[in-house]
Amino acid sequence: MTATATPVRRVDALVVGAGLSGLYMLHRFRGLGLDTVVLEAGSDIGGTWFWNRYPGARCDVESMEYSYSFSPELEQEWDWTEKYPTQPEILRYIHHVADRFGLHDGVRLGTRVASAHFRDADGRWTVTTEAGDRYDTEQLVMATGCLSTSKGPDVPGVERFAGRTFHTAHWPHEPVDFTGRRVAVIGTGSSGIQAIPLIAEQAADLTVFQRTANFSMPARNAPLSDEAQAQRKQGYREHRKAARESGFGIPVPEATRSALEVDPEERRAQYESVWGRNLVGMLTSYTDSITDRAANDTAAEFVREKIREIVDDPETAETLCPRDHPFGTKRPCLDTGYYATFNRETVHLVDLKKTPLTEITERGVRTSEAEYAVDDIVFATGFDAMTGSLAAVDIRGRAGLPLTDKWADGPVSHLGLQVAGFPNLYTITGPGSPSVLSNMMVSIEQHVDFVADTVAHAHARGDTVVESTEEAEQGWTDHVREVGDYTLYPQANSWYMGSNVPGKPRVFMAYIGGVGAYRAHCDQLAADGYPGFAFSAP
Ligand code: N01
Repeated sequence: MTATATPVRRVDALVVGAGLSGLYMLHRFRGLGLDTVVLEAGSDIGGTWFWNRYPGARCDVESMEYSYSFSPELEQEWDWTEKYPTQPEILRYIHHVADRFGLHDGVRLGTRVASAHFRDADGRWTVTTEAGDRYDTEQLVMATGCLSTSKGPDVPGVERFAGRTFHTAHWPHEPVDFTGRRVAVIGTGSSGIQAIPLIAEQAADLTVFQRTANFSMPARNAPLSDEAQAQRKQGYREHRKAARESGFGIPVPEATRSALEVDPEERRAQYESVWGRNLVGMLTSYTDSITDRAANDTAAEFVREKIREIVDDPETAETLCPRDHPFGTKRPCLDTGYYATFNRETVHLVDLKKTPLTEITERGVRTSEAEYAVDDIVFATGFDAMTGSLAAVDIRGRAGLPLTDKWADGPVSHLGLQVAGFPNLYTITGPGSPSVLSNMMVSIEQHVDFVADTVAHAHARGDTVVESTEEAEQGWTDHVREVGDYTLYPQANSWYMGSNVPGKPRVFMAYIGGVGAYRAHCDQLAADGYPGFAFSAP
């Protein structure tokens, strides 16, 4: 008997991922009249905000900035309840958007993409899911997110542990109760720093395993008053414009002076004034905060002083003080009561720099010095960032070249959006774009708009294939590296550099030229007829 081959579904555009990027891409492609399907591995839409449900999960960009700006009606009708939105509230918002713009029927849930192969013969892609379904598509958009392939603790024994284990990026949908339990949290990035205070409130005993002390600032979250909301809604257009033209996608006053030009009291007053205001105020206070180590040290020392003020035990405070990387070169965090949590008698800190993690045992966590017996382990150990979710799919371009081979020494791209030799493949907020160094919503909308406009431009010319040239890719990749090298970012062992994943090439993967400058560059390319892109119709 011969097996019947799965029928191939032919579409104009296939989008991978139904998070904030994928849903907006679907909306824009449909607006161009393209038959579009979104394939989503999760059992619901939402992307990051579907998966990351750990206690305390919330966005640390303000809700009224971390939201779509493409529809003034949507902007006006949706009400946020807090300055910083919780994960459930963002997920409700995403569902509202999908309902409002009729997007649900374009998404196939529970469908993980296994491979995507470009066909040189006719310039189209064959995309295969893990279940064996096949699609034939002209456009292929990877809207898979920068932080969606989680990583574990890179030590043996996780499967041996007899108690419960959790990863912040795959949190159960039902509430997890830590009451009366001895809990270990491994990892002190944004996820750990948000979860630890809430877990500490419940647990009988909490041990935090810290490899790198992180800089964190108080979120000072609060309910959003009707007046504040109405006021922002009135001036939304100008505010959005300012966000788009800014460096990080969050409007802040432009720095005019070096941190080293001003006397210490004035500098301290400046840092006090932005402390707890938002994620970027400390980094944007002076022109050289992120380019000069001495200038940066003034901000770093200010944060360390705050930690010493909050934490009662001087030794614990010193362990919590970051010293091995400049302020901001690992993603800084916003927290609610993180440092004060270490004043609880039931909370203990283990410095993995002094006593490295060696294994997970049946009873708990072992370091080079001791075994810590616990009931539950929470891994807040982060992600294979930026390239992990692209490498997880077998993507092959012209002549069958795997993307992972092309990126063996680190990602190269044109604008972080296209890779030469991979026609019609777009990576939303891909490596080489401002993405993770910006308010993601601002970057997502700009990327999706640019992709939709580029495709529309090609079709208007009668072309179906758009491909960045090798020269444009090289030029952009060099530019990303040069701008990165001008800053302090490469000095940190961060996930921006790929250094959190053993064996990953150490390359600064984000573009720090600013979202405003990036947008202006993209707009200019479009106005000039897309130099650096080759259009064709096989
Ligand atoms: O992950 P992380 P995350 N042994 O990589 C440690 C965004 N986000 O999930 O720094 C011991 O930052 C690791 O140590 P080290 C945001 O962009 C946003 O917290 O590599 N420890 C680190 O402490 C953020 O930056 C929001 O030395 C190990 C931690 O685990 C990004 O997502 C909320 C280890 C991982 O921290 C990632 O955040 C949450 C090992 N083998 C996340 N491996 C908001 O918007 C890793 N670690 C609020």
